[in-house]
Amino acid sequence: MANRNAADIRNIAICGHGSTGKTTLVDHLLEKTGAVKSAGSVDEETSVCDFDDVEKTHKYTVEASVVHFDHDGKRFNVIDTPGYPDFIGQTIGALNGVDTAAIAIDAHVGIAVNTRRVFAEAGKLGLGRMIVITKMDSDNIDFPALIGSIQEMFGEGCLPINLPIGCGADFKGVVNSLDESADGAGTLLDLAEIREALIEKIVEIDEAVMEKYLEGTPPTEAELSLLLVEAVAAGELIPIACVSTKQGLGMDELLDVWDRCTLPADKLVRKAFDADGNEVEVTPTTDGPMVAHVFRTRIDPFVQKLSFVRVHAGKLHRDDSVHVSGARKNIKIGQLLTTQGGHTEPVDEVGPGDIVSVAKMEDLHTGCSLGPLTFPDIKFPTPMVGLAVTPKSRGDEGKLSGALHKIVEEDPTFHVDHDKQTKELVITGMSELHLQIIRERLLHRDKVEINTHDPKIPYRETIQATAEGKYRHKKQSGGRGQFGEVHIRMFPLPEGTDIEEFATKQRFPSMRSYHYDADHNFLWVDSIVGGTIPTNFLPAVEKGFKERLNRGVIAGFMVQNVCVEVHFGKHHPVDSSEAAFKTAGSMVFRNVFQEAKPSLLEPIVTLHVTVPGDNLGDINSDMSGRRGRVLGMESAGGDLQTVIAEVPLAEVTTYSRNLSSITGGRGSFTMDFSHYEVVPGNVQKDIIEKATLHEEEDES
Ligand SMILES: Nc1nc2c(ncn2[C@@H]2O[C@H](COP(=O)(O)OP(=O)(O)OP(=O)(O)O)[C@@H](O)[C@H]2O)c(=O)[nH]1
Ligand SMILES: [Mg+2]
Repeated sequence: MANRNAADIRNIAICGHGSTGKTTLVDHLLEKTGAVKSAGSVDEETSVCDFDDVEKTHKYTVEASVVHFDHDGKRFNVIDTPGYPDFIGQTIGALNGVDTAAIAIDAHVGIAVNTRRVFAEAGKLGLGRMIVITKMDSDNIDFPALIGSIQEMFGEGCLPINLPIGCGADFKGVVNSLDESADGAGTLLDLAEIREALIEKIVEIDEAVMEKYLEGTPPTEAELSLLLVEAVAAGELIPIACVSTKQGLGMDELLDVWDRCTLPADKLVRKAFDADGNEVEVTPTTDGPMVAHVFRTRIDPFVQKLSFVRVHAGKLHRDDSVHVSGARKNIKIGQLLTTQGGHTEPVDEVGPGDIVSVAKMEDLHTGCSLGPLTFPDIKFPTPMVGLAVTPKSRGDEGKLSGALHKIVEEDPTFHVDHDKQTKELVITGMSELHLQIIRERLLHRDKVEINTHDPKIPYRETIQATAEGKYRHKKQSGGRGQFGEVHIRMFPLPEGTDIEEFATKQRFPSMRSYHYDADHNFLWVDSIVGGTIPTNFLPAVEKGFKERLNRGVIAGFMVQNVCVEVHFGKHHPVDSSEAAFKTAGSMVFRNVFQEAKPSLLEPIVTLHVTVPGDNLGDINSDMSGRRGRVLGMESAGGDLQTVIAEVPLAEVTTYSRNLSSITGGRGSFTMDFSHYEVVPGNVQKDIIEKATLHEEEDES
């Protein structure tokens, strides 16, 4: 395994919309290449990839699954990803481990919401992309129209690298469009025309070859095969292959296409940062230092935590001592395992370009970099659909919290927080379905049953005006007293403000220093003159502010977009203490905040809603009833249209049900967090009334 050359490794994520036959295809490729004895089946719950109990119950993929096979002297690491947009986090993680995205499109259904989403995500990462048209045996396939809509949506570079002969019950297989000796009889598009278009696209990548071609000399076979990969790597060519897994047709040719068109693991140039923060290119050399990236984490009931790692350079061995981004000390690498879905097999080392999982490493998390370089953060979407949860049985609190934290490790689009106000646990995911699946996982894997309560919207508190004030905390009850007085000015700090530009002497003439907290977009300016608050008490004042930022003032939500200048105070040589200044900090923050036109912010999400043309009117009027803004409309292929709208999250927490009733189940949508906006006055009043504020506790 150690001697495998990066040029002989192909890392491919198979992705696309739900139920396009991705998992079935991977199961059959595993059998075809001899990696497993007989093909698993999603429908019969024997799939190698959909091995999890929850996946078996639902018969669809929920988690990315890493498998591998050898073909034609090359190692193919394939990641089967979920097609439902609710689990997009799994797909994004997987795309960070591979070089090529193979995007499945159901021949009968055509382009769907998640097709576009994964196409764009793979493009952002600069991966090679190809399309696999599946289920060629289905009825009612209009192949030329399908290719037309793919080209309309994703560009003229999408060209069939193999062409189907017949379709539906008459599907007879495919021919290689580049093969000059191929027989074009019965192909669904003209073989000669497609070959010419393909060759033109491929030679465009090399000026000299193109010039020769225009002068009448066709490229040699060697030139074609070299430039084919170049064209895919550059995103100029997106080859389209066609299969029917059910009939076993087009499968050998698909392997051949993967062999010829997907990028070898040494092709894609990765960017990372060195210790000084300079951007560097990572090349997959064997002898240099080991550089790797964790793109996925899975908690396995048997081997416990598995961290899936893409090795980009050097070799990774079991027992190596490795630097990990975010950890202070080097860590010792545990057991290395290759995975075939849920099955694992130990290996001693892996070389550049390969994928492996490392067992039981507490210090490794999704997104971590191993070795001297740091990879850019993996950008996962922000989950927004929240539910308060409690365990069904009293006494299961500890078990529930442990189980939830395991899921947080595995799923970067799932968060768990403590609601400061109600003291409840709040779980947040991408959608109702996502949270439902997590609920099932808790039951199956961790044997914890939960009750769910109201959906939680992560509102925020902020201010709209400037205000100032002071607070004196004084207590004298026998023995040593407590004394601390803090004077502040408070300013709105709009999101995106350039902090260095904002924190200037011009604005704050006596400024000594400032601290910035990006989580809350909170700026704290120290303008204390003459030690009116002794420097050793300032951290306590800051603690008081921080506590307020987390606990809120008007309705118990987190505070953001605020600047506080501490400019004066009073202390007592005996009675002043950290506790006294912390309380004074928290109280002055609360009082001044209330004077500074406090208001609530609410999350706004972007919806892409894809529906048949006849439903457009209903969708648009429903949006305006939800305080939504329609930003535009796009054709989604066939008679489908996509409406793009911005809507307050609070209005769409149960949108899947509404959409289903409007469209009779024919609509689909994706939802992404966009930004925060001020809640309109009337709505705000209701939210504040509902949020029962706890009594202020004096911490003396
Ligand atoms: N007619 C036909 N049906 C197929 C074919 N391939 C898969 N199917 C069926 O399509 C359904 C969905 O297949 P999956 O392989 O689970 O699809 P998927 O793309 O992995 O779905 P997600 O995991 O939800 O994204 C199953 O019932 C399969 O039996 C095919 O080539 N032809
Ligand atoms: Mg699947």
